[in-house]
Amino acid sequence: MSASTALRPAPTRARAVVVPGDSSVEAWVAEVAALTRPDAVVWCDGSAAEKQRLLDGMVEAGTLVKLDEAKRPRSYLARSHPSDVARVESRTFICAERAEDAGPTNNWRDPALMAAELREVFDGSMRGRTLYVVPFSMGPLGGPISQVGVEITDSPYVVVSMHVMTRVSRYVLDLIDAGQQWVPAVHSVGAPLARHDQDVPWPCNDTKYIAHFPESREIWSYGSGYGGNALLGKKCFALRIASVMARDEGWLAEHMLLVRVISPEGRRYHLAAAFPSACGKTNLAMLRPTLPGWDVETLGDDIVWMRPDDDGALRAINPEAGFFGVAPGTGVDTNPTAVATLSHDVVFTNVALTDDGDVWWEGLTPEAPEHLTDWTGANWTPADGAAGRPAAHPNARFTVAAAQCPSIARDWDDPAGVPVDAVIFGGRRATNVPLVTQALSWDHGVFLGATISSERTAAAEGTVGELRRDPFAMMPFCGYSMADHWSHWLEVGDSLNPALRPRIFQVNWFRRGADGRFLWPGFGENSRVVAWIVDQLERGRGLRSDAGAVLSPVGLLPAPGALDVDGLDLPDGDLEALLDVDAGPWLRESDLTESFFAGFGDRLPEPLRDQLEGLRHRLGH
Ligand code: TSX
Ligand code: MN
Repeated sequence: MSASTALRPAPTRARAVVVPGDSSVEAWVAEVAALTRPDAVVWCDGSAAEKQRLLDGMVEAGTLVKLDEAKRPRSYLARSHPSDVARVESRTFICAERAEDAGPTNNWRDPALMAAELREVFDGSMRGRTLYVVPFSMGPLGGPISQVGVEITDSPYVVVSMHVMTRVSRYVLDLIDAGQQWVPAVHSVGAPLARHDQDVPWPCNDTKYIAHFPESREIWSYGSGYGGNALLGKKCFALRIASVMARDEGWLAEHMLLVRVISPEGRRYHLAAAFPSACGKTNLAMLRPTLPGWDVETLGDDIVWMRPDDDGALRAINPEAGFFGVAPGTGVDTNPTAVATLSHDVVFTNVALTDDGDVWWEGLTPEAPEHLTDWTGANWTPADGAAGRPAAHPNARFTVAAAQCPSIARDWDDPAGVPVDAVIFGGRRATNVPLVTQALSWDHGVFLGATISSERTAAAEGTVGELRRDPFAMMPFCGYSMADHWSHWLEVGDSLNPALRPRIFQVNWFRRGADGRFLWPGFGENSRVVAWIVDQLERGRGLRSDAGAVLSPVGLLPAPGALDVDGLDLPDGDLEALLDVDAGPWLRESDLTESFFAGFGDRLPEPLRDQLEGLRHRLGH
């Protein structure tokens, strides 16, 4: 039997583009149900009543704990199986017909062989469970930059999470009937129930597959109920599959936050920024500027879709409808806006439970409560924390609607999106990379994005100081060859109106002094860097005539006095150290970049080779 294109011998891309009036979703659901053998099939409508019904059912089943209604209204805690706590990159596959199209940084599998394997594991995988059909839109329903999909899942936790993170609606099925392309996404926790089996709170399977078929644009996920493994609209669709659509259709699907910055003069600028994990992307998305007169409004914290418009500007939307953020480290000092966002209507996963029915995690408050129930359900006291056993799992999450974020832009869900004025690439670097630089050209900016890196900090992860590359912060999220992604960026740049094309910047909040101290205070003070970036955009438009930047071998640096550090009381020499460009270490880093690029063979775009040569030349060889 055939459950979908992926499970047919020869997937074709035409599959996802349906003929008007074709009941293609119904046929596909019937095929998947025939393969997975659920007890029931439920078509979801995205309504509040449906969500509440599922939440109540999960409380009854022991999957969710309802939190104290006074302390945390309409909020819940889920504890996952201790083996199912994060994305599994080793089991994430790009099943393109040709291995070269997946590229050297993805796990490639032959699509026909993968389809055969999937057919086996999905056979009867939903026995004893309900199959939910979840029609969803990424981006506002019917919007010009939006896309739709349908997720089949046997997890009510996934359905509720999709309600928060996407737009679940029956209207999606009308769009599909009207001929809109759609992405079929099948998810099973891989834990069928026999007739008299008692279910467990968090069913999952030790064997996991997160499989993507870029040519037929399908997703098949098995064995995990957690986050990006299971909420298939997010990393699987909005990044891996969408990046392939974007390559084919001339747009961009990126792992970026999106904010609006409003200057003291009231001018509005839109910034999209890519950071590797553990750089505080959500914190920047909800930045509270310390600089008087500046304002930042949140548009998105994880994914941005950008499309050239008729004028040659790049228009962007956040395709998500919620935040699925890491809880530990989120506190009133680091991100007061996130703490306020989480005051009601939240599903928490793997955080700790307080004795009075509220939640806690490391970093929420400076002091831990005297007693907690930890993320595994065990008793916990601060002594356990001191012994290295955190109360919340380090990858514990909150799932919350974007609309209830105090800093969300009023028009955050405008289907037309916002014009992107600047693209920012971040990294986590103790050495070399200055606090902020502006790219010398679009191509140089693409080079900065392609070479994003973090330094390893713990010896256990490898050699201390070794560079871990995360180009465009897309290493685990690009659905095709990373080198082709760079070529695509170069082409999109060419397709834009040079006057409207975003300017590209690089930032590094994490540079350290010789004594190991962070040189930059970060957090709200990053508004000073944002202000310099905006000043540079205004200079580019002739709105300012002062010289804001000086040339360095690695890009434009703030000119003396151009970066506002008034009132920071930076120790003598720290600003100079933050902006220092030392040719020796940079030449050694260039050698590492050459080896990194060599891994992409002849798919490396020539302009990036030229950029590396240009960098070495400016460094004086
Ligand atoms: O999110 C961070 N940002 C971006 C904020 C908008 N973090 C946390 C990263 C882990 C998720 C940061 N950590 C930032 C930052 O700008 N900077 C740092 C490093 C740092 C940590 C502590 C201090 C300073 C810098 N503390 C004091 O200066 C007192
Ligand atoms: Mn992310």
